Amino acid sequence: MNTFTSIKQLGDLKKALEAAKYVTANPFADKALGQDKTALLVFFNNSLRTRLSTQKAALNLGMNVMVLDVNQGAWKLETQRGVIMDGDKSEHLLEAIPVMGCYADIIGVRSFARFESREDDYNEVILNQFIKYSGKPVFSMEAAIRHPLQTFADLITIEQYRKKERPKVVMTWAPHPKALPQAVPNSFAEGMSMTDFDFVIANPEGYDLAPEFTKGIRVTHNQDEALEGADFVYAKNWASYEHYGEVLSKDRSWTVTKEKMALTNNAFFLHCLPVRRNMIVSDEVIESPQSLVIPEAANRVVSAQTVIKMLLQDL
Ligand code: AN0
Ligand code: CP
Repeated sequence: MNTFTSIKQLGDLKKALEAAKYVTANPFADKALGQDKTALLVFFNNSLRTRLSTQKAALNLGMNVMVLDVNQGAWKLETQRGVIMDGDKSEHLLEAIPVMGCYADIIGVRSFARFESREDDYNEVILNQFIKYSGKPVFSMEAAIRHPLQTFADLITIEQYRKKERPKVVMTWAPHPKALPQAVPNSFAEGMSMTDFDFVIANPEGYDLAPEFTKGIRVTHNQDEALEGADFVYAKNWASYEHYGEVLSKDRSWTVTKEKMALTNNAFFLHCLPVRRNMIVSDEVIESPQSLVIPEAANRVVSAQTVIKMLLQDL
């Protein structure tokens, strides 16, 4: 593997989950693999989990790690080609990327959807420039339309907790005050399509995800109906795809509460975090024994370590 931008690049999911199981049991077994190799993690956006878990994963593999927060201390970067750079941007991404490539063996990039242009976001303009111009293996730490390291951690967590061959998994939209990207739900849907789980997406009208991510997936606008008999509830907010980047609803009747969870088969609760309590999920639900948000976050190390190991093996 020489890029990791979609969960689908894992190929055989069973094998990838086996590889993750090995990493969980033997976190320091591959220290020699990363020796004298440098991971550069580039953040265009905030992060707690991805920042820490990806560093931890690279350190477990014996790597050196450098972190660049583009908006703190680096030059302000122009991203569009052809612009006359007489404004506040001091450097162009087209120089910055190959320079970063000189200093690193692998590069992780976090670059959220900007909601300026649906076309640019869905073409992954920034991530693809890193792939094209860095000359190094690039992996996504959440780009405009996918968050595959999160999805892999979600799949690892479901694998650890599922009690049946084919659990019912419900991904439900939940309210949030600000416009959030579709990367997490798109990726999760992509990950679910690699399993034979009974997967349903529930969201209000106007919030259907892009057709390329929902092909063949059951989508309903009735949350209660979706939750019935669920074994896992995966909550997430996202802004509208159709009315791109808009917040059409903050309807708190979609918040995941104890009453909503009572409709399920004593489901486990999942969320990628960060989460806004009592908007997305009630205090009671996130604090309940059925809440897996902390083990899910812990699995971000396993997810990143398994993926970085694959990248190092193919250097
Ligand atoms: C981001 C999002 O929804 O994509 C990151 C989640 C991992 N969340 C926020 O910006 C709050
Ligand atoms: N889940 C996740 O990616 O969290 P951060 O945004 O804190 O990295």
